[in-house]
Amino acid sequence: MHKAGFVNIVGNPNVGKSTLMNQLVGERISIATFKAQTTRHRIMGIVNDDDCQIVFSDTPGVLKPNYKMQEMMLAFSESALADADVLLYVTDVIESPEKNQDFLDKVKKMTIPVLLVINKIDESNQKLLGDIVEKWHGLLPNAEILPISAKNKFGVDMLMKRIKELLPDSPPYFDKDQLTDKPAKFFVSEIIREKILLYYDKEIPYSVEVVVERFKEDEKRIHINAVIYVERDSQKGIIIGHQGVALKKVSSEARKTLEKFFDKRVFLETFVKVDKDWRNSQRELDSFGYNPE
Ligand SMILES: Nc1nc2c(ncn2[C@@H]2O[C@H](COP(=O)(O)OP(=O)(O)OP(=O)(O)O)[C@@H](O)[C@H]2O)c(=O)[nH]1
Ligand SMILES: [Mg+2]
Repeated sequence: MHKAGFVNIVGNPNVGKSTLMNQLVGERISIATFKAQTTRHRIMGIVNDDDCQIVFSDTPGVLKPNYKMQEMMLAFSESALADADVLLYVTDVIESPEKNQDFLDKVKKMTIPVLLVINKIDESNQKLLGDIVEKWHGLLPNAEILPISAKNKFGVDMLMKRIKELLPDSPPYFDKDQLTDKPAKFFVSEIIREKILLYYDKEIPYSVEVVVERFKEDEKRIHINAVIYVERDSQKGIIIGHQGVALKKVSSEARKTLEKFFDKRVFLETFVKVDKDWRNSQRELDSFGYNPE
């Protein structure tokens, strides 16, 4: 008998959802940084075996929307509640369990198996962890609790084993050689955005969207043109930096990661453009691919 299902990863920002998905899938599919709100889309990572297919979904951290973009992000997270066969609700040893009661109430009402994953236990100790487990047990009595460290891959194999047990009997949903639902261009823009998150401060990374306008592969190289959109003229200057130094650094870091990702030489050209208040424009968000079902 073949098993297959959707295992959706949800939780508050910065708890390690993307790090966990990458560990479960064994590939660097989703960008993960120390900054909250790194993930903006629902991104599938598919694990294929002869007798099972696990379709993981990484989602944006749940937050109260301030911009239309964040409304779209929340819609991606909520879509993951609607079609899950197994839900991974990820928290960590740092955040307070009461942080997001609305979303938690929705999770509480779910009838599918919920695995409550307590991440970052490398930052905790037995006593503290015991208290946290007890608290969560009170909050989500029906959830199975699994403490892990995604970063150190501690407890991840056990989690995987449990997921496989809970997976329903079903034929596969995707081709057995498919790793994700997103095209190559998406990963290019995400890798560039990851470098922007790491390199610039404050509001800058959050005001940025990256669009890949050209992706052309020949025998030797991949030629990529990417546009970095910002919301204001002043931000454009910051992205480019004095004599273009900042943008050069970001582009060169992105190129290195892209070469690893595609296992091929990459020629990357980046451009910066202003798209006023794109985060609040439904039309722009549509064109940038923020289309939760
Ligand atoms: N100490 C420790 N840090 C971790 C662990 N797992 C993830 N992190 C760190 O936590 C930070 C956030 O990780 P992400 O995977 O980007 O978190 P996320 O939940 O996807 O965040 P958003 O996409 O912003 O919602 C990064 O700096 C990770 O390196 C862990 O097991 N232990
Ligand atoms: Mg993430």
